Amino acid sequence: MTGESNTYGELIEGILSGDQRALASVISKIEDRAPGYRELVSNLHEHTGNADVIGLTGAPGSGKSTLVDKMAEKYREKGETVGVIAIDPSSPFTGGAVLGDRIRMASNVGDMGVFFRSMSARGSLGGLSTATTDAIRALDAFGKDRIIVETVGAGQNEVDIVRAADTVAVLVPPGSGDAVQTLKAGILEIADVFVVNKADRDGADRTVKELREMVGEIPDSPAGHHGAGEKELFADESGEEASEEDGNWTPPVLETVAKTGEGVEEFMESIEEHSSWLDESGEAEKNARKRYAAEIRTLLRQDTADLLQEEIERGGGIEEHAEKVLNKETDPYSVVDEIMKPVEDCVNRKREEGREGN
Ligand SMILES: Nc1nc2c(ncn2[C@@H]2O[C@H](COP(=O)(O)OP(=O)(O)O)[C@@H](O)[C@H]2O)c(=O)[nH]1
Ligand SMILES: [Mg+2]
Repeated sequence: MTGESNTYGELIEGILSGDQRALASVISKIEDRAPGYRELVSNLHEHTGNADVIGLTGAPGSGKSTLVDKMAEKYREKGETVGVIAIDPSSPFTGGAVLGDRIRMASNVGDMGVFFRSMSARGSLGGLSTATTDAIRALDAFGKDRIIVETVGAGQNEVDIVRAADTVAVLVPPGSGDAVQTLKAGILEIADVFVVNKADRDGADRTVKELREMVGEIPDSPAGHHGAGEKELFADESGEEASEEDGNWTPPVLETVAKTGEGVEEFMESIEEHSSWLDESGEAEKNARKRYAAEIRTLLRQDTADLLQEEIERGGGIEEHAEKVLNKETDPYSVVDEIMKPVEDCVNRKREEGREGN
């Protein structure tokens, strides 16, 4: 125990004193959910809050990595330090895709001011957004000025991941007339800036125009409204509130050619404008509060699920229960009651003890 906490103490010290190896080691522990990583992340929290977190999402091949590379280069020119987290939810192991990303990032390799890291879904269900949030914390505590999170914009998981960012940019490829129509409502809802990358290609102007038209419709977006069950403990309320508060910020639509760097400065300026708007409007603080609430809910859900999973295993596994339900020996509700009973009993006992102690 003592030895372990010493190690973690050293890692924290390493991060705070700018040791890249400590940073890499901490992010690995976060990614692997290594024993004690929670304590580590807990201790990082008080040192965070200074970084600007930028989320970059869009379909595979839309040019995210190329754009990130250019941004990192330009931030470095301005004397700012950069941390990049590239999320690849599809690959459980570090493989070709990651290597590809590393090659694309070649222009910044060797620059100690840029820390690049790929992360993938290794841990349990829904763990990637938690791990990303924790990795952002490590980079923030380390003192990175800018943290860029690159993630493929597809499902809810990716939406959850980019929610950790202060400013979310959505890349939309030009040309295909359907591109704008097929943008998922969830993605639209989180976009603070739209980027039509590959503006050197045909159809970019039309895509920009379509996006601008759509942005005008966003204040009434149905995506922000949710059903009645939303106030439950684990429900994510952020979407509902966002649709009202975001009324003051209309996402700009920009064009870039990431390959040449054209338009990248302007894109960075619009990130800056959004960041200022967040601070001045008080949204930054509101968003942070919402994010922490969501994070607490997620952690509770994960811990509860883990605890219940142990109970299920103790009872012979979920298949055992399913078999009994199939044979009409029991029913799903009774099974759940049975599994929950010891947990509830324990909670009730603790509450009683607490009352007696007062
Ligand atoms: N023509 C053109 N190609 C680009 C541009 N930006 C990126 N690409 C190319 O598009 C491909 C995919 O880019 P990449 O950054 O890996 O996309 P990601 O999957 O979104 O990270 C690569 O071959 C890039 O060289 C651009 O602005 N114009
Ligand atoms: Mg990429």
